[in-house]
Amino acid sequence: MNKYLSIAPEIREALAADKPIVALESTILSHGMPYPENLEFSHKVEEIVREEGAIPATTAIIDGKLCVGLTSEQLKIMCKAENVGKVSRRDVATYVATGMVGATTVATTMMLAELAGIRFFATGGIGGVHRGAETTMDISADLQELANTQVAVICAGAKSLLDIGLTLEYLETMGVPVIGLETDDFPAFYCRKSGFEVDFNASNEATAAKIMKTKWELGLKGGAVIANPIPAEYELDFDEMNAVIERAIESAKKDGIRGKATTPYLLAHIKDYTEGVSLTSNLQLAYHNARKAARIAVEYTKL
Ligand code: PSU
Ligand code: MN
Repeated sequence: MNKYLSIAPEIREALAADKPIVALESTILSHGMPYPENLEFSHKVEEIVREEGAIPATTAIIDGKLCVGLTSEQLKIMCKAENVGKVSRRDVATYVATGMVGATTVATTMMLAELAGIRFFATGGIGGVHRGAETTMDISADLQELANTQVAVICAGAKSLLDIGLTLEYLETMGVPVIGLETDDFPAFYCRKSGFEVDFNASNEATAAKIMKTKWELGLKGGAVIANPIPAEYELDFDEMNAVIERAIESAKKDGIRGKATTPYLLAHIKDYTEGVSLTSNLQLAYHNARKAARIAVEYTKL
């Protein structure tokens, strides 16, 4: 085993017994949601995975180790987010070598999940091609990871702070399947529709599990995006959210925000502008994704 990998005992047992496991990321906690709401979320999302018969494995980099499965104490560290960095693939060795605490993004959570042998991962939304990427070249490392790492990511699509059309083009070029869960539409995080379609509408969790099993048995490398729209009762208005997002992007430009600070800055401003309404939606869609991911992981173990 990788000497830097620290797998919690419960996860290790689950792996040995071929039990369903769902990885969960920590950047959503440290840089995507405010404290203390994120602390309640971090526990509840794990409970939901358990309710569906799977084992949750939140990931982070702590004390020079790639941690898969966190204790409540470790979850609290990630949620308080004091001196907790945002770690994408390029940052992993630096954080491990220096012992800094790092929150894992979609890209690094996939990395850690694959190292541990976990196939499914639930989050809110993936990173992608940012609006204006033709000049900034700001394209999330999440997309490369999806192309190369064998983990399926169950999410509510992507926020329209990204260029969703270009994000889907990029995924197509990289050979990443985009599967909808009971939907023809690729969802836009707060909204059930983005104006773009998924590649295939899987009518249930078993079908999604079978597609992943087949992909990997075929020897095709990489993962997949499994898109699960926000429950209708928590959906927000597309045009209203778009206006909020545009305001946040303008503000980021004015403040000279660049690089890895961009996404956390936009997320925090979107939350402020909607006075927390968007936070409720964010929490609910992530719970919904965790539930579906657990069901898919359970179906996968039956194949
Ligand atoms: N999008 C969200 N919420 C999030 C993120 C993205 O709606 O919390 C986080 C995820 O961890 C994702 C990361 O992997 O931001 C992408 O950052 P960047 O755009 O810098 O690659
Ligand atoms: Mn970026």
